[in-house]
Amino acid sequence: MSSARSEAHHVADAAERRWSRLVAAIVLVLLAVMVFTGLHWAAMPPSRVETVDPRTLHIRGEFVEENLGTELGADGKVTVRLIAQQYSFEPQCLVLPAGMPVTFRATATDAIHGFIIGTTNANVMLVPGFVATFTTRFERAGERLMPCHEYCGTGHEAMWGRVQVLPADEFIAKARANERLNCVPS
Ligand SMILES: [Cu+2]
Repeated sequence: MSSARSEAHHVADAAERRWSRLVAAIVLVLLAVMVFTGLHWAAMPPSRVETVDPRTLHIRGEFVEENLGTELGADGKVTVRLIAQQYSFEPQCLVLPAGMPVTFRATATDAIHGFIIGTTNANVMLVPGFVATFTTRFERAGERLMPCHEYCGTGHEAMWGRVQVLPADEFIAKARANERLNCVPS
């Protein structure tokens, strides 16, 4: 009788241990999922979570109209600033140098837009409230198309710009003559 009782106790004990291990495993999996999604989402905006207020973009700060376009800094760094809005990019035509690192800083005013420069690896999502930034280099001079590749509303298919990649010396000569560089889409 007493050995049957201790046998039952032993079985119950083992079952409880098994279930508590299962519960601990579920808690650990949930914690791991929380940590992963937290890090993953924080890493997702190509901005590295640099934020900007989309309501005041046009009024003050880095993305005011006269600051958009390509700029050759005194230190020789090339920075392009642009915004995407329904249904155009501002500026609509970019002038960029070939063979030099180019840093893009871009954001959206209204909806999520996409930004890609054809046949290159320049490809990023533009999310209102975030500054998307990346640095790339264009090996060959020439014209490229710059369509919005994220459906952003009824005018989406008409949303695209143009990029002129110039030989570096030609770009530098133009940039030294102007403060910033845009081109008129042809
Ligand atoms: Cu768009």
